[in-house]
Amino acid sequence: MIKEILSIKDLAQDEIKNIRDLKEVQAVRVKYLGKKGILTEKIKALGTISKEDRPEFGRVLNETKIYIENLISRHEESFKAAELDRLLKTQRIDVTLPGCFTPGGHLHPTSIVLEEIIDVFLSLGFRIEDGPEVELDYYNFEALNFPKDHPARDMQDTFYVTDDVVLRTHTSPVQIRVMEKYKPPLKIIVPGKVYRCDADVCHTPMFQQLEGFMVDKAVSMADLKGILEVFAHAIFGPDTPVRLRPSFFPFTEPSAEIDIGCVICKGSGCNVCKQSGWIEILGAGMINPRVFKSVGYDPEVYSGFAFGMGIERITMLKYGIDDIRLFFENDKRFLEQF
Ligand code: 2NL
Repeated sequence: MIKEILSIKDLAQDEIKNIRDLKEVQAVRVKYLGKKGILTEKIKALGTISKEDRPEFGRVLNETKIYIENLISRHEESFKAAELDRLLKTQRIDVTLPGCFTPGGHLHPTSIVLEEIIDVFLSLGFRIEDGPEVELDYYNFEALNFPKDHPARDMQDTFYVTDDVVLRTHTSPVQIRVMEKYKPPLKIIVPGKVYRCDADVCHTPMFQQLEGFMVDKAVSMADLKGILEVFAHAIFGPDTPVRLRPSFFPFTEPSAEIDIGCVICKGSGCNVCKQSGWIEILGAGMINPRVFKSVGYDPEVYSGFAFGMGIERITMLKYGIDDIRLFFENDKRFLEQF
């Protein structure tokens, strides 16, 4: 019996010597020491050995088991070390290689400029308000002193939902709603999308506008000029010339167009400014007393100025963009420049 165990030991030793990889290590371990392994079966059979022989048999069996176990483990360690060595040599990481860069997105150019404009007015004490884009005819036209037969109410440049409901053509209806809700003094800006039935190099059916107004006792044209000059200098640079030119809007009286010295030719005359040296950036004026009456403000007590600008237009002037449609095409070659 002892002889039999010693021959198992010899056999195992031979096999372990010839092991070539980790897989074979595992196979040999199972073969001798596994649940149904050759040596394990012998240990299980210990009970069938006579009492006298059992201690000696058990001792040899145990020593052999430990011996084989150690031998296998030593082989396993050396194979593991060799494998690690191989991996370290073949899978070397070059930490000096450039990393994988995932390009991040950024704001749309009109959003960049809108945020800049908003920051200017917030710094001057204005608050932001917003309101519905689908608007009652009353708020979009009637309350703003557009007579029923005014050309701006023409079906051609307004999207009608029903006879009384339109897509707002400017953000002014929000100002009317604000004035109905609050008493002066008020300093409000209203950024938002507006809609007109119009499409060419300078016009899209939807564009973004920012309107603003200030109402209090004794607000004058000088306030309008001061605030809008600060705005123009903040957006186009402190040395930009600014001028007011008489104009007309149904909701302001008097009305003015605010021009800046042409950003392209610096005033010497070019195609963009049509050789005038000036470019219009926004419309403004003193709020028409009729507008005050429609919101229940006494025009004898209160006065105010209002203004409105197209965000796409300001962005085009600021960056020298000549086609408004570029903003809507989502061509990354264009957008990545901002
Ligand atoms: C333009 C001109 C303007 C206003 C908008 C306004 C609003 C109320 C009362 C009076 Cl509630 N005025 N807004 C005033 C003057 C001009 O916009 O060219 N916008 C793109």
